[in-house]
Amino acid sequence: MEKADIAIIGMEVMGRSLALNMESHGYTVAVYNRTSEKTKTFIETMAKGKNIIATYDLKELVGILKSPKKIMLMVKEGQPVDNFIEALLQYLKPGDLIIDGGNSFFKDTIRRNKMLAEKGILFIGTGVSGGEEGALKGPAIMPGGQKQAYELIERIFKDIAAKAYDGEPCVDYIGPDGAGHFVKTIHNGIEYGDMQLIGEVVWFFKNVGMKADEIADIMAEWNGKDDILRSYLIEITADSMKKKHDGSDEFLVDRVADITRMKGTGTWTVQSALELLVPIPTIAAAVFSREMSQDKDLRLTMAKKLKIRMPQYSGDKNEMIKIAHDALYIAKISSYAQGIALLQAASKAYNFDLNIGRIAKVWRAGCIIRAQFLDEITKAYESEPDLPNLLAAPKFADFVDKNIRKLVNFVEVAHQCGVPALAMSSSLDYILQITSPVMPSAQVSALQRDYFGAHGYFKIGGPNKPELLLNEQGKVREFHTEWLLPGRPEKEITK
Ligand code: NBP
Repeated sequence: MEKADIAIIGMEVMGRSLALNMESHGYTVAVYNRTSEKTKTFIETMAKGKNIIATYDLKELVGILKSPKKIMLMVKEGQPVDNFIEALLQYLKPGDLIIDGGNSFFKDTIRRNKMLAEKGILFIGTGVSGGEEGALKGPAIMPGGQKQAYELIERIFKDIAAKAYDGEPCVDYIGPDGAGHFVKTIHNGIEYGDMQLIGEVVWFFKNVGMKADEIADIMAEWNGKDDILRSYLIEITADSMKKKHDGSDEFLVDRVADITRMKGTGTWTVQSALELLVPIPTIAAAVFSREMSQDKDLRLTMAKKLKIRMPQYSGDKNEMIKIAHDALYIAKISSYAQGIALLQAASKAYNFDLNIGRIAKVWRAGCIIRAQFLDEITKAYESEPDLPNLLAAPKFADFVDKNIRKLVNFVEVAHQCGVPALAMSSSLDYILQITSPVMPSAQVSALQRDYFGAHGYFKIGGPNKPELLLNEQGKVREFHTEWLLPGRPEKEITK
């Protein structure tokens, strides 16, 4: 019997699509699913007549593979992944490879990699982005693990990955153990940010009296060939907003409930940001907005209890469309700057050794955040790998400098009309904070903390000298005031 090149466990939408994708590139794929009925249905329908071999127990699955064995898990993250790894171990030999292609938590991947390495089993934790269509026709793939493990799967991944406009496959070795899953998580966090920003602009347009098809036309224009906003998410916004409801004259978007659910990667992104002390307000705003969206009952109640009445927008609509375009672009740059800052912090904390330019390249096709804009990010980091922040890249800095008033204007007008714009305003405030040599709010809170808790404070040189006061050894000087004993001089804390 013919031996298979690779096995896929998990016959839901992602596993099935990846199996078909691999088969279409000439690979023989063995498949397995916990509930055997799904495997049977797949083999009798979509996989009929293809080089896909159904198996109904794990021993049979492993036995049918060429060595070194390559087994890809496409199952629900968490315990199912651990269970399958545990069950597979008895059939594997050192040098065999397990790949977890689900959306696993990166710390689980680090743990699994370590445990398997002790047994000589290679392990790749990889992000696979692009949903069903991506998995079938070409996803963006973000693998992390041993370099040697990646080399075993590199050819298959390069064959099945999406190809960018220059023909490059959207897959690259991301880094050791949990690096691939971490990058996929942040990719999803950035995706949350993008979706929320677009949603806020669309909602604003709706509030100034535009109909869904008018907004769809604006989005289609913003997805034009050379438009700076051109991206998959703008494209599908244009497309989906034109759809009518149940064959009626109503638009579907006007009948869809305002509840956005989530599976966890956005929350993990925010949790990582909190752990690594990296501010990502736009992405956090996107997660918080989804949370708020889910409490429909509370919002229905509150809308009756506290009636906020704001005036309708009465300005020039066309002018506002132009403003919103550039405002959205700046907000997007700000959101990516936050996500990238988080990647860089994690790279240091977990020794991932991430290359931002190459990661942006992987995201150029196949995945949900694919956009023309990612090329600019790659160029920015190729010409200046040590950029302190994406917003410092000359092309982005120049655009933000010239147009930031449009984002200010957008947020101001939206708020005046009573339209929430949590992510847009968070993007704006991130830029304002990161470019403030002195953050007045921080000066005040530093003083308050010393007043009530004797927590100490640092000092700057003076009104026009925002740099920290250093001692002769170059260390930051720390001070404390005895607030409750007036007359006591400020004293320097020496440690
Ligand atoms: P699901 O995330 O819906 O998972 C379904 C698979 O997990 C089935 O094979 C199911 O087996 C198996 N499974 C479950 Br559920 N609980 C199990 C358990 N306790 N023990 C063993 N197996 C169990 O499938 P999917 O949407 O194809 O996604 C697969 C992975 O890819 C997930 O990690 C997902 O987060 C990730 N992902 C999904 C997308 C997407 O767009 N759907 C995109 C990118 C990444 P059963 O049939 O026997 O219940």
